[in-house]
Amino acid sequence: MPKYLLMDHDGGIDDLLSLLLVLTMPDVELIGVSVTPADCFLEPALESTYKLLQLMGQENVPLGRGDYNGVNAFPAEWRARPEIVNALPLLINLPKSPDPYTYQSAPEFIIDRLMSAPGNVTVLLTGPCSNLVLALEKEPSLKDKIAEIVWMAGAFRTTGNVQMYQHDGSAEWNVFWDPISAQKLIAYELPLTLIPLDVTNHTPVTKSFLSRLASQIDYKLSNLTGQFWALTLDTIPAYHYTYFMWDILATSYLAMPEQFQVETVTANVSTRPPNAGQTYLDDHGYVMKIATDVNTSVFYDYLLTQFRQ
Ligand code: AGV
Ligand code: CA
Repeated sequence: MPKYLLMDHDGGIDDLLSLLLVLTMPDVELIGVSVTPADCFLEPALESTYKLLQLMGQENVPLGRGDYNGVNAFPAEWRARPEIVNALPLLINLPKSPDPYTYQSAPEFIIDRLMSAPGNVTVLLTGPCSNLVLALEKEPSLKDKIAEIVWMAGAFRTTGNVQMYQHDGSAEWNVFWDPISAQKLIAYELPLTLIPLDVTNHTPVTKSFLSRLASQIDYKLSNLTGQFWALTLDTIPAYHYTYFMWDILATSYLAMPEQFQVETVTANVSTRPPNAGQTYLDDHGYVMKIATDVNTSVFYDYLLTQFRQ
């Protein structure tokens, strides 16, 4: 379990669920949260972030504002979700966040938070990695403050989840949004563990899980997270749009790495059509760890335990 944690997320429903999960972890000190405007619109997502911190009594955790936009935008229907979250009964009456334009811009924010931390910091990325890369380019000595980077990203021995013009479907969205930054990040060869689609494909959001969660609805967090997940169900009917425990699985890795099968590989990222953002194994690539499997029943049980609060 990491002691100091910095999180950069991109406002998807599972990003917000991941923030809640982090806040249930004992002994993890969250030293900052920055938001990337990828799978969200920035302002409502910062609002959701602030509200969740308040709900958990941790609104003192500082926030950073991601100003950088990647080259391949997410669909607008996906990006609009935090507006709905902010209107849920448990959140709508909480005080609104301060003006997000008073927050520090994410790269400077990340530099400040990491440099002033009393020890080395684990960085959890549940969206694209652009803010972290911008911070590393600005302040190369940041490397020495990073204990590990855990990133929900990539697809190695399975197909991707991007369906777009000029694309062959091999990429995962968090890499596709900004392939150049992804390429730069892996080239640093920092201690990097990817939680790619290869492993997240094993953990769909199922009705049976949601039903178990609903049976403990008297706990506030089970009630709220049940409502969050219900908002993802409109993606479930079509096979290609099944909602998975993408970011939540990556977040759980922090608490139970021993439940994952992890492989050390050499890999690279394509930055050009038709496979921009594809992560692929490559003997001449860069060293990283990738998760390939997880004990799914321990994982689902862990979520039910953590949200019994
Ligand atoms: O590719 C997975 C990433 C995760 O960080 N995101 C969603 C998770 O937050 C993008 C994404 C892929 N398919 C999606 C996504 C879908 N059907 N709806 C919303 N976002
Ligand atoms: Ca995400």
